[in-house]
Amino acid sequence: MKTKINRLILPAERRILAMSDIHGQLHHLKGALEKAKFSKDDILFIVGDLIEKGPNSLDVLRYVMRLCEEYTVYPLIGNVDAYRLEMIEHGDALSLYLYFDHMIRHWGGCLLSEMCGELGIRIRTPLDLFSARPKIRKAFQRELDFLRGLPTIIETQRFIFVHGGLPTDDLAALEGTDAFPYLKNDAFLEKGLRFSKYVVVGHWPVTLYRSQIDCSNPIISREQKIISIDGGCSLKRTGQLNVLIIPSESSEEFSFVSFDGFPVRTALDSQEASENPCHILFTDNAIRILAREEEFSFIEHRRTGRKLWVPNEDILNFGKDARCDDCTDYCLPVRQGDRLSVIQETSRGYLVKKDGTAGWYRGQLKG
Ligand SMILES: [Mn+2]
Repeated sequence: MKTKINRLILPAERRILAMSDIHGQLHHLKGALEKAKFSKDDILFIVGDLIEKGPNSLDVLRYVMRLCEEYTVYPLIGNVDAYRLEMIEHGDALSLYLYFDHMIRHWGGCLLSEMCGELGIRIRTPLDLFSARPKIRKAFQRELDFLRGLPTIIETQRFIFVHGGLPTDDLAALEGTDAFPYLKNDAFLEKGLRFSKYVVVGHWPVTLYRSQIDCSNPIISREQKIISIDGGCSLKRTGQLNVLIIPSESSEEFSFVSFDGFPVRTALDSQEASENPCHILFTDNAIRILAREEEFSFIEHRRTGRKLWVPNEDILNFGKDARCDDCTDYCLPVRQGDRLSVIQETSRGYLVKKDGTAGWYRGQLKG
């Protein structure tokens, strides 16, 4: 896929919203737009990765297509969108099936399985999928054309939107080159780059930049002029869908809202924040199991030597090469009466979220 750049002159006074990495979560998409009070007066950028890993890829795709007809919406392509499109259109029989099988095993489904489902096609072998492809192409031509038509980069007077990141703000040099490095640009904020316009990106869940505390709120680097907004929707158990709010093209008074879909309950007790918390990230998740109980295990993070209790379901592998999913030992600061999003109830307290940060709450909840 070649880099396609759209240039827009935005009207001065309209509010600009940006979201990314919806990853098949229609409920989050609707919830986040509602929280942002999205209206026809706004301009909305959707910075890639609409599909996969969540339960409703096809519905999200169609919902975004409808939004584009009724509102001022500028969607862009993400690496996952581009990769899946390529696979569905051109993948050979075996890789198509391996992708399909992997997605069903790990995520319970995918865009392609939803398409097959809608057409009533049952897939048992690689050949079934291969022979279904012409029917899928025909039945979903609108959706596939829509994905294929999405730009890689959108530049406005003061902003650049791109899913992953950019090596330079000399965009003319990028036009027509392979788009993949700008769609999949891992840990873009850590590359030490600075830009003349604000570059708004998704792709890398922002919590992965935070090795002490699991916080999914956008990161705004005014020094680098990079705004990283991926709240880890679908990918992270504690994730959320963020909407960056730019009051107008000429304003830098950035704010955001987010939607995580968890039930909200009221804290009956107060607790202090714990000191020196740790947040183990999947990018550095080798552990040793020190003790295993029914619900939790006591583990040691190999690189740092930190020891903490983590729920067994967060341990990916109990063997010699033990690893864990993202997990934290942080106890959140909570005041009696606080409203907390409850992720999980355990015998060692609740895993909750407050203001975008996940952590443990040892007190009681009402409601
Ligand atoms: Mn991505």
